[in-house]
Amino acid sequence: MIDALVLKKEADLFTVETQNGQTFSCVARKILKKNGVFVGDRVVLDDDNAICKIEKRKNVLIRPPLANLEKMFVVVAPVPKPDLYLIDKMLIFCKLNSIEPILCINKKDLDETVCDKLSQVYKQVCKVLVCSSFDESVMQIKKEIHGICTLAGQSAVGKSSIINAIVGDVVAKVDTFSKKIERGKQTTRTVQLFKFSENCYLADTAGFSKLDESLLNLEAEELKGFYPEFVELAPKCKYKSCVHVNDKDCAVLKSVKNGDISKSRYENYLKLLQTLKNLKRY
Ligand SMILES: Nc1nc2c(ncn2[C@@H]2O[C@H](COP(=O)(O)OP(=O)(O)O)[C@@H](O)[C@H]2O)c(=O)[nH]1
Ligand SMILES: [Mg+2]
Ligand SMILES: [Zn+2]
Repeated sequence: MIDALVLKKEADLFTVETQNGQTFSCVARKILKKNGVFVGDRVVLDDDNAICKIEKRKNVLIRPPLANLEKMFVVVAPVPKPDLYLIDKMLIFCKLNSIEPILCINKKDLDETVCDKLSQVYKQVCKVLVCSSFDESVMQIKKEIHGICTLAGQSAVGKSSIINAIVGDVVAKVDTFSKKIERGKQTTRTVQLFKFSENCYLADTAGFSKLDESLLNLEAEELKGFYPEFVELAPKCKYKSCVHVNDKDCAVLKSVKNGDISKSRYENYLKLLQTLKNLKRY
């Protein structure tokens, strides 16, 4: 019996890495077919080197298929126009799945003012990095890679550029790493974990660029708990059950009005709250 990590899946063939760093191809036992083996799974190999057991997962994403994610780099940039609703959904998604989100404000060379504003809003919410994939500042992202990590963010914010910049010369060694990323847009995506150093992996997916609200498996009333800046003020609301929607002595609303809480964060909260309520109706 050997413990291993699944680095890659192609049809019925898996590439695994054993604890001593050896990698090879193998198959999975039929009984595991039903729930599937995912890239990122920690598995046990039997005497014939076939995957016979999947260890308990920390989390699992379906599209792209990835298990045991530690961190998600949520990328945003001055151009294209930031989709703050998407960012807020992604941060909530991370929290729900025990993934640490890191907001990467990319393309700082284009507009530092916009980058600063974004940074001001989000540094109260999660870790924030400001960078450009064109210079050394992108290495801040590389330094944050621990465990299994991935990138997310709307199209054209620079996810592929970041991957290429931080994987750099190693790309050349790993055959068509960057080409695969491009190709992944249309065809079925083969996800692969790319190793940087001991227990530091980056999934080479093209990155998540959308997030359907139905993936946020929570009740509308629970949503407020996912906004740290609301949680901090909630004890000052008149009613304990306050969802920060009505004017009746709501400390959150007051802070939105006087500018202490970002208007976009609050407006997107209302939008998401309504969407979650509508989802539950069906
Ligand atoms: N000015 C500037 N442009 C960038 C930067 N990073 C990426 N880009 C450009 O943004 C465009 C989209 O980048 P890409 O990596 O394909 O984005 P993706 O869709 O998120 O993977 C390309 O034209 C890149 O050259 C950056 O730091 N500064
Ligand atoms: Mg891309
Ligand atoms: Zn309130």
